[in-house]
Amino acid sequence: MFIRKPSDIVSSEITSEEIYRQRRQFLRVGGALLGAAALPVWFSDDAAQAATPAASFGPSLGAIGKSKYSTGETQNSYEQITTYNNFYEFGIDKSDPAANAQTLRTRPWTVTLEGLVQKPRTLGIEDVLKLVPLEERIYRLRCVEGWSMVIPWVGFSLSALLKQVEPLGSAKYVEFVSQADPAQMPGVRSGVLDWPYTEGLRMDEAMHPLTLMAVGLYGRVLPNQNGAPIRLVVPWKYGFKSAKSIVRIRFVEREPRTAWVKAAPAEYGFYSNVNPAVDHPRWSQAKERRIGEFFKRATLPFNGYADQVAQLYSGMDLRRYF
Ligand SMILES: Nc1nc2c(c(=O)[nH]1)N[C@H]1C(S)=C(S)[C@@H](COP(=O)(O)O)O[C@H]1N2
Ligand SMILES: [Mo]
Repeated sequence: MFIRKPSDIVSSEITSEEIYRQRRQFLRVGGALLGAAALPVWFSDDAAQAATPAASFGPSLGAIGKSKYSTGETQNSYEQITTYNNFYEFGIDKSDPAANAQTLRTRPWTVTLEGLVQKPRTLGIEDVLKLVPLEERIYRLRCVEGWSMVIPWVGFSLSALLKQVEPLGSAKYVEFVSQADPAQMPGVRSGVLDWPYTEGLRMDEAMHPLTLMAVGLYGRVLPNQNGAPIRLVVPWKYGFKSAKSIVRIRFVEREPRTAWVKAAPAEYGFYSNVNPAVDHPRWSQAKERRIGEFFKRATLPFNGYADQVAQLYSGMDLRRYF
């Protein structure tokens, strides 16, 4: 697993000196403490990669502005971000999406905006990309399973897309629907979730400037395994709220029942704000392991975005609305 592979050359183009050194260091530390063979798959991106071919480094998205919302924390590598994924439409193992998602056709692609709006529309992905200038947003992503990454997304605030169709006052929530084509997505032929994958946000959450539609990462077109051609990113919520490969956005009056709420209502709630004080019924949420690091770190309320979003939930009992 320490052998230099061709894919390392690709990642070294974009992996900063610092990440590279850190990675070597954790491999040494981990090797000394555990013995290299004992490293579990979540610990070493090399292990995940050994099982799957690395993602090809996609086309550049051109000049991209920086965002004031970016974290300055060390970014995870392109390899880590593109080989350790949850995308159940392509299998349930972390290495499955990178191995299987090449069958997803991302062109032509349309996103339909419908429901309680003045002007329902179906937009081609090319038109969506031209709505507003793209920018880079470096966000933390905290998975409900207890791991996290720092990802340099490329995208734009969801609000820019939602405003296109002039939502009615009666629209209180937004529902997101992912692509679910059994011909392209082997996982959809299984019963692991009630397909299509659906998610939802309250209107004020959806319109919040931090809520991102991502179309790329590391300055490149989004790889299929990360939810190409367009996916949601809600950085203060657990990763599963960030629906991938979105084809439909519905404006509705009532709180939508999401795929994970349907699958396990005692474990996953509609809000799913990152909250170290409210444990998952089967494990603590107090700490997280940043992929590539050895020691766990404390999980922050709202994943560290409390200053920007905590007021959205003032007066709400976050134990009840988990
Ligand atoms: N359609 C769809 N979207 C999804 C998922 C999925 O299985 N299907 N997994 C979610 C989970 S659990 C996480 S943590 C993030 C992972 O995004 P990433 O692979 O880009 O890191 O995607 C989310 N979006
Ligand atoms: Mo997740």
